[in-house]
Amino acid sequence: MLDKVVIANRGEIALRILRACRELGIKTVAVHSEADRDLKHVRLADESVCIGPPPSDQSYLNIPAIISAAEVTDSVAIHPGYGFLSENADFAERVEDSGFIFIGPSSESIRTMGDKVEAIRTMNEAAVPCVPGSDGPLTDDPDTNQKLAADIGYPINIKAAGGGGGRGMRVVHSEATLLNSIALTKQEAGANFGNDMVYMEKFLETPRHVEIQVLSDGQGNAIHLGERDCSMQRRHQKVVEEAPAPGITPRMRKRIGQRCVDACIKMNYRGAGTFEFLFQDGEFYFIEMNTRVQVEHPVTEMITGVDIIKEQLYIAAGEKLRYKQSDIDIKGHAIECRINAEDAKSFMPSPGKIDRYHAPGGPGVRVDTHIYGGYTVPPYYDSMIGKLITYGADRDVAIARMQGALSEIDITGIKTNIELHRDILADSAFQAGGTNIHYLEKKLGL
Ligand code: MV4
Repeated sequence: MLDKVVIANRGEIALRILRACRELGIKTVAVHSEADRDLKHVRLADESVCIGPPPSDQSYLNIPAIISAAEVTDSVAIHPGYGFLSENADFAERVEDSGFIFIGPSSESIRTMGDKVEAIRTMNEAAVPCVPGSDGPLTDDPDTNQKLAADIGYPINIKAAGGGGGRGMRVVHSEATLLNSIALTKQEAGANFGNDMVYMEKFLETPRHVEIQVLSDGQGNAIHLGERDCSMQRRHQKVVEEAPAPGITPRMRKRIGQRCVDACIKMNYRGAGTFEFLFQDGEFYFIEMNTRVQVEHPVTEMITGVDIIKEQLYIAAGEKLRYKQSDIDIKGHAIECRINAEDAKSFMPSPGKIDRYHAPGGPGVRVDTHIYGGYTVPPYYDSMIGKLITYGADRDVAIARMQGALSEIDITGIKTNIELHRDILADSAFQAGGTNIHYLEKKLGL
């Protein structure tokens, strides 16, 4: 097993990684900014190193500072968590060139999936179903582009190869605005991502966001852990996630899961990963692959019993995958509510001191959070302060337990979005299951 790991992140995920390391007897090094000395995982880590001032670009994104911390502490590996440097191929490369293990895929895999045109090309080759669209980047030829769009059928989407996660895309409803939209998207992509390559897809109007979790050891073995539904979102920020996705049958899961597994083996993928799909009219359409652990990984852990962070550590240590697909049994239902320090109505961040925190509990209730009474939420980072996860034998039980947990949880001193979660859980369309990606924004009147 790994001897000592640098946790290159903060907040709940840093604490989650610390706990997984502790279970496996791995020593931990917390690297933190000057604003984060009071983080729970910094207190619990075997060692801690301050890597810079509060702003992320000077601390959690400071590559030399993080690698130096690994060197001075004699660590063997670096876990990037999610966000920050987790999908930065240059970081992964520099970590490995410095003699450390990057707990994640090869820099080459990260780079491939970071280029959405390359990602889709890879998936097409591996027979993962993709959105009908251009076979690669668009050329400058107007006639070709008009013909392509007419063949696909309007509405179409122009997306930047360097985009993703909702950045760098434009919907086109008719030929009248096509060429102008391509030019505009190209221009913005060049300015924002330093890469003006764009591609075209059929625009799906009412899809759900359903993603498949995979684990792959880079030694020819891969499994999927079923899907999650992340459709309940606002402005590309997920609010509630669940697993399994309502209405996905075991047959559909097995089929799409196997395609993802085949793709992992074909590209020799190493680590945890997520294949993002749009799901509409009973069909899956690949859009992007995430090469990190995701915020919502707990719902998958609850329905499979697999500890995804521990498996990341085993894979990084060079072990063969400890599970076969036949070991994986999807059982029960899990829901996650992301708790943010923000105004429930305006969504404005609300940092500050938490004067009281009472955690919910009871059967099937899991709380992944770093907060405690007296903790001050700093203003410099993402406003997510924790995740409330409930599990039950079926979706109705998971919902009932979430409603109970949301009524018990008590955070004072800062504003939170807990009231929004109470509204969503009481919503009849949510309770029915299977709402699409536009549902929450429409409900909120956006
Ligand atoms: C799409 C789409 C409809 N059709 N692509 C937005 C984020 C990025 N991951 C991909 N996104 C979308 N791509 C086609 N061809 C609609 C979205 C989309 C979306 C996707 C997933 C979750 C939330 C979303 C919110 C708005 C738009």
